[in-house]
Amino acid sequence: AKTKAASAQAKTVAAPRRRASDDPVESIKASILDHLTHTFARDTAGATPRDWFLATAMSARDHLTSRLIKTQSAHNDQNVRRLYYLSLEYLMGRLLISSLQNAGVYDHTRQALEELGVDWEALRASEDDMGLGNGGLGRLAACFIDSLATLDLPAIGYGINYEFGLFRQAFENGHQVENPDSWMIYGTPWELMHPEYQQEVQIYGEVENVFDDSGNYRPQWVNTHKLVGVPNDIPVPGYGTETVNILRLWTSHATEPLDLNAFNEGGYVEAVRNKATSETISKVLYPNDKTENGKELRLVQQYFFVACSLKDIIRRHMRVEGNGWHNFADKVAVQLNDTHPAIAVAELLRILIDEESLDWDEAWAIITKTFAYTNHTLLPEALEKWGVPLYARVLPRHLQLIYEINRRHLETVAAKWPGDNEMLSTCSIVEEGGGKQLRMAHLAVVGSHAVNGVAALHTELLKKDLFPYFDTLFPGKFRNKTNGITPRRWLLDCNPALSALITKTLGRPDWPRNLDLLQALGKEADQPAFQQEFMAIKRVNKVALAETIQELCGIEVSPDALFDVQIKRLHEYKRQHLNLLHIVALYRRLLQNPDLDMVPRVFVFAAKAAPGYDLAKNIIRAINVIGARINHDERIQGKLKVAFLPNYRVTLAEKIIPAADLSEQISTAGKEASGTGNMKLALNGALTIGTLDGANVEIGEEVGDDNIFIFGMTVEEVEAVRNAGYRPYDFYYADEELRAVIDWIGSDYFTPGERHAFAPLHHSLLDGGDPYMVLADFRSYSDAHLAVDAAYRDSPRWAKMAIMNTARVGKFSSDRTIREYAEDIWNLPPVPVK
Ligand code: B1N
Repeated sequence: AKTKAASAQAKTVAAPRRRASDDPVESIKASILDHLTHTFARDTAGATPRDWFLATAMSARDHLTSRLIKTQSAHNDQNVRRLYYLSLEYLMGRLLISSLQNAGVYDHTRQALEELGVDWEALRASEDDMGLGNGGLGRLAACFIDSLATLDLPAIGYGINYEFGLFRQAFENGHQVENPDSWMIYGTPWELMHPEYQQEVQIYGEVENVFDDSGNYRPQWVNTHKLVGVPNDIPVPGYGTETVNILRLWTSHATEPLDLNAFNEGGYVEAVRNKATSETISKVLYPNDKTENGKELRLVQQYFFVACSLKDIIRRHMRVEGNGWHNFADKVAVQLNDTHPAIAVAELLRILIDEESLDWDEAWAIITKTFAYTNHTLLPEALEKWGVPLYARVLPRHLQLIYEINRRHLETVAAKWPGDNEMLSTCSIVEEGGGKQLRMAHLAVVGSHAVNGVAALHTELLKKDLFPYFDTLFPGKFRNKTNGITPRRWLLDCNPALSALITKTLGRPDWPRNLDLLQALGKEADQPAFQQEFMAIKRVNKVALAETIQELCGIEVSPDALFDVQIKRLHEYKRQHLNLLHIVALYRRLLQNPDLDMVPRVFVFAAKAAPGYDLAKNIIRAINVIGARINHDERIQGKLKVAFLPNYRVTLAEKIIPAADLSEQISTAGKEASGTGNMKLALNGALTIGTLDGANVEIGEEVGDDNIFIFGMTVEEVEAVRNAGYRPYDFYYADEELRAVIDWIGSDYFTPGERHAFAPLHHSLLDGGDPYMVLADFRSYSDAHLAVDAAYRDSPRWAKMAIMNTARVGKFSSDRTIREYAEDIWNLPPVPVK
């Protein structure tokens, strides 16, 4: 399957480039045709949209590869300090438009294709999403590498080249069904395979104590299983700059094509199976956002990619420095994206001590100067823990080292709080009782010089609730780095009409590199002419989304309705079921009074549930089934529509976000670490209805109280209600409408002939104790929606609010976030490439 792309690579390197034409459009045409013919062996008559996509992608890649080489040699020649971003997920989406935009050839390429008579929409639709992530965390990594390149920061992202990304979602009778996402089955044009940089790493085995040459007793990791990681590089071009960084994704292979011993004994199939087992490691992304439950393969994935990446980092350093451990931490900064790569702390220690014979203090100093760790969640079920027996089997030497790290760490704890055994067990990396477990967050905190949360509120809670004693133990280690999003993909690329209006209004095209410039739009917010232009663009985007809804869901919706969207992973704490209760309440109000004067609404959902998360799947089914009932009920005269778009992914987000009027950010306060969809929607002129949670708090500060709809309990109120003993039935009995709505959902009204279809949902709200306090926030949420309705009727007011959102969210550019990381954590200066 990869031969196409592979032969293309050979050609890119070997063939002399075609004669440069003076006319950029002509030269792009020639390049596309050249690739069509010589790389893909197609003629123009027989070429499919996908052939055209591949040829165009190769042409775009040609623009990037020479800049990539220039960038890498600039970094190497100057022996610069580099940032290495370690992440198990990168949710890249499609790469064609962003590559063309960032390479500065988008307009010329569009024109070239038009002159060639190629259907652009069909061409771009034939690119599969690169969906190597679950949600916000993986998409954040993708936005960050875009900003790193745009800011000319020398950086490499490391991860896994999953053969299967996040599953494809379909609905059958309202149920979610999962299908494999074979995104690279026919090859991908963006990856450059580099077998010459493959790395061999080991795993499993056991630890033996042996005497070394100088007669010292030394532990040795032996009888290990060997693996090979082969890097596939994706070029990462900055916008408006020459820098092209790389994203290096590892593919796992067996060390030998076949196990020759097994082969000789006639065990051919066994031999091939062993090879297949090694190749399983990079097969599939785990589809769990938040919970990981001790799966061996997941641990192997983590170690495999960390070990390959560290070896690659060390190789790059030593190529220049010889035996240069003395300045390793001056040249290398490693950021751990959550605890998923936290084993890197123990792996670097193992290399320094076992292989390089450094003493402990020297080694530990290098480690704590090198690593920094980002925490992305406070949810207890998401905090990574690994059973000691599993670790002992998979990484026996690392387990020993972690125990020794912990022994020394607990000495400092004991020195700080003498005689306090409680404190020792609270701060320990090893959790005792009920089967020993390793707390990866504690390992990451101890092994890093900086730990950051991803929004101001989240960082405060991190210090106060998750790591209270660590903040005392390591003063200054905890920092905030509020998340951001790249304005290239999330405005310039996905909303070209609004982007053109912004460029025209500001009189300059460079706002995607300096999002604070959008402030100036605020001056236009009261101008009727500008309001009309702004809202006309929103309407065109809504018409386009309405077509997509028709296509994907078979539902007809009016672009004049208010488009109310909630798009994110399906999770109890995100409270899609609070949204559903409100929809059912509106439906009930309309049935009681068909002439009820309300702004017609289209509720748009998109969300995947982890395949093993039954309650989340039940909520999806409930939204689908109840939505279908509402959509077909003529009594309500089309005032309510519910569209659940299947297979949410980056490409679908790019379609929905520019068309949204209202952005639902309704998690229980204290539960959403940041959120980043909230930023994308606000930037595209959607108003937020939200709780004081995550980055909503900071969005509210930026746009102002008049331009956001805040409702519900604060973190302090949630805590107080919980401490007083939260009883959902109190709210159920006190609110007649709420009670009726819950009873209705619990009945078989929406699923005739099928009883208790939504029993899991119904149970979670009442007898299950409503852990995310949906009932407690319902009335305030419903009232906030009345305020939304009133604001939307007043079109000039709404337009002004929408414009103010776009104008005032410049803070949430990931360029700002990355600049803060570079200055405050990485100490990383930019390196312009000439
Ligand atoms: O990370 C995003 C935040 O904006 C979101 O609020 C946060 O929920 C998200 C285990 C996670 N936290 N934890 C994960 C993902 C995969 C996995 O296997 C946990 N994702 C988040 C970016 O900061």
